[in-house]
Amino acid sequence: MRTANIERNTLETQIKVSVNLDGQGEARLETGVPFFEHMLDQIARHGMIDLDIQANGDTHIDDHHTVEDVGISFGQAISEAVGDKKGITRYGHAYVPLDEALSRVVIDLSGRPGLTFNADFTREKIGQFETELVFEFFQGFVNHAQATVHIDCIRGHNAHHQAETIFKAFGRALRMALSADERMTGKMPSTKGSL
Ligand SMILES: [Mn+2]
Repeated sequence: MRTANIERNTLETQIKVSVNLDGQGEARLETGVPFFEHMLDQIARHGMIDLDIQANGDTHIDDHHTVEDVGISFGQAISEAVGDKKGITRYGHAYVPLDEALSRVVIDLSGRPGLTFNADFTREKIGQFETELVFEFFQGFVNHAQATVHIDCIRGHNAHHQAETIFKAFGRALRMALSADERMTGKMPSTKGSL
């Protein structure tokens, strides 16, 4: 079973993340940040990952620490659950539209952290959620999943749509990268021999 349970406690946040990479896309999310939960739900559904995230953060200050630390903990969970990466596809990509918005996400479960992020959100806030935190989530994720991720919001003028296409494309790309490559069973998807 490709599962992991992560618990991460700091003075700013207390977070528990459970993942099942071969799940049904079911999410149980309690973060205190409703729009963020709507986005995490997209990762679960489109990634076909069962995702349980319980986060208690210092949201009386703002949502920054909670969003960033959920990204860190989710990255740790993916890294642990994927194991030695034998037999997986490794690379994943997806384009996802939502009405006028379109995003592309490309992932390499490379063992090296790297984020390229191009999204010009048309609003600073979606409801109470600050759009600059989308970057913080993915920065936390790549650092701890040890993944290379290229995110491009190609177009869009509704910021809710812009963010949603990024998270849906990320979920789809992650699903592809984590999926079994049947011709690669037992083999590392790298000539280096490890990732
Ligand atoms: Mn929506």
